[in-house]
Amino acid sequence: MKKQELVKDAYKIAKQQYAEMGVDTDAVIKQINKVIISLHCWQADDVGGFETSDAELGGGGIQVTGNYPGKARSAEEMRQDLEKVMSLLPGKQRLNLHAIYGDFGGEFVDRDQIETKHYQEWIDWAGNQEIGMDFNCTCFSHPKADDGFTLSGKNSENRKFWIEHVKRCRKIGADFGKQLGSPCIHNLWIPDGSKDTPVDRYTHRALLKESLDEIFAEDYPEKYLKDSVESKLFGIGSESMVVGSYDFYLSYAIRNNKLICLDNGHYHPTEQIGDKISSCLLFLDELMLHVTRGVRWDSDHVVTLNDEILLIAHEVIRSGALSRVNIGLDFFDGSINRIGAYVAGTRATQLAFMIAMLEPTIMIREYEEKGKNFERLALLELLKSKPFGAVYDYYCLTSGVPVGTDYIDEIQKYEQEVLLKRE
Ligand code: RNT
Ligand code: ZN
Repeated sequence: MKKQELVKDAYKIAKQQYAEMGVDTDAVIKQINKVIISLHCWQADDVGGFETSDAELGGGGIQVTGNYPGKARSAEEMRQDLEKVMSLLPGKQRLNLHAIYGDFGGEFVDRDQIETKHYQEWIDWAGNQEIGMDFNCTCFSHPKADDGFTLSGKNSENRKFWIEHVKRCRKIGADFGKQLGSPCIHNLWIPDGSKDTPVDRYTHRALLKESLDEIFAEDYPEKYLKDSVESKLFGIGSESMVVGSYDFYLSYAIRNNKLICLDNGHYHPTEQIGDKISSCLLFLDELMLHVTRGVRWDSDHVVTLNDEILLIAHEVIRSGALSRVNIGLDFFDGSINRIGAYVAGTRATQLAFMIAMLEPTIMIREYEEKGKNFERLALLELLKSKPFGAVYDYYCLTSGVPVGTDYIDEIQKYEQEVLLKRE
């Protein structure tokens, strides 16, 4: 039998099986198109960026391991990679850009000097692709972050520099939103913290609050720009204290009507982000997600379909909050084919949301309300072996993108024809 026929037949059976539980798979395939994932450009080049500087790039903040061949070396190569990635994904995506990825035309433009013109080629490209764009200030990999502090540092010269950078990023983000007709989410993450035990946490946090107040003093229409702030428990080199903790940013977001960005690699290993969603949604209009995979003390591994991701997706869908949760990815793995990593991680995220949509939640909730908790448990367990893969395959087929293992072949071809020629 031809592969297409197999996919269709498998879908027919899956459709019946889900229908028995009151789930309409055709409706799910329509609904899943509302899951618009913001693709983080930085997976294509290990968070390198396109700045040119005489000065050695300062360390600080981000570490990527691996030197698999084929890294994107320019905006053109990155756009080529992103187009490949999107051609292997069903549904629509967005682009999530970091400030270090401007088209700087071979010149050194420091972070406090960037303007919308440095990103115009990206905006035009996104316009042609008919996708929206999100943006991130880059407060790391810079000599002025070498002491481990940016917006919360006691060096006021440096702090001014970073405030100016983020202010400019918000303005640029608002221009993305205006030009593309889709609100841009500007996300702020800073690496500030300390490896060893500090005695003055209070002043650093007070300085961060002051910096944020200054940064957010300028209002932009919501249809152009939304602001999110991202917390972290610890980073490599900031094990003892991170200034921008969850308590700090959640409080800041609630008081100042900002979005909180939940990166599921930034919490205690047994802490579940999925459990935070319903709480945050009651006090904030919207959330941003950085979907990732933490492994032991490290974050940012390629997303796989694990319990953590499933709980996140389920909680968003069960809360009926898809329109209030902005889904972004955040992983960077330079040890495997980077384009393959993108597609595998994005597909895993899509699949998690599809599985969540295939849940007969109303039926299970009825059990729950009647105290029939064995029945709830049994149904949740039975759902784990339902043929959601057949529904996802059919979604790929009807979206005109490679089904199942076919995308592996496509990545291998791209590696031979494009990536390996970059060395
Ligand atoms: C770092 C944060 C942050 C970055 C990106 C590159 O721990 O997760 O989101 O990964 O800004
Ligand atoms: Zn993140």
